[in-house]
Amino acid sequence: MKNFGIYAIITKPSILYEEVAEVFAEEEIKFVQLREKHLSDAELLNVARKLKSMFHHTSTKLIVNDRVDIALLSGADGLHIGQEDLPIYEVRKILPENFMIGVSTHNLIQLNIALQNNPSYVGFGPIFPTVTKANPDPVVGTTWLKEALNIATVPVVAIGGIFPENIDEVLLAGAKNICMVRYFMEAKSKEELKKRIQFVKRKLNEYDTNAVCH
Ligand code: 3NM
Repeated sequence: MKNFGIYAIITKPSILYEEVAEVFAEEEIKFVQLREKHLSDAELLNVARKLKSMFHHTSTKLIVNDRVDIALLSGADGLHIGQEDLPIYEVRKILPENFMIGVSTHNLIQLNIALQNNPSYVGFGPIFPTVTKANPDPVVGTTWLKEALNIATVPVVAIGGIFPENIDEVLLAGAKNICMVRYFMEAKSKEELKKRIQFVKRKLNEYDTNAVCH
């Protein structure tokens, strides 16, 4: 899979799910992960279905975090699994062949193990301290990120504590795929979210002349 630039995660957005989804689709964000831990199963499925229907006929693909059942029932395009979720070789047994599977990794050992299972992409982080995730793993920093980028045979999504103040450091390390959860989820209006996305796109383009961000 080619690099994809912005990887978005929807988690407790400051505006409506529909509004966030509308902006992500308009901005042609390629991958949007739904990551909600506070919703009931029924609510989560409803949100996932809503997002999927909004992404219909757009270039945006829906990835569901953790939940293989919700991913399948909602007709999502992919599943994202963490280190404590069902392993990739198990979920693959119940997912359609072309279903995307992403794996969170937090050090080079986990990265190497994940790569042996041929994921669609991997997450690597937290690059910087984060409060978005409960019990985050130790910060990896951009030195380990560079190592991860050297090793990886699939796209690496840099995640954790990335904001405008430190995005240059992440891009200088060579990251081509970036996830900024709070920076997007704290946007208080569709317009503000759009501006934030456009800022990140400009940054990606600045560091990579081959980037396909519009
Ligand atoms: N996964 P923010 S860090 C969902 O290390 C998630 O794999 C991480 O949120 C990992 O951009 C993280 O607000 C949260 O810091 C990132």
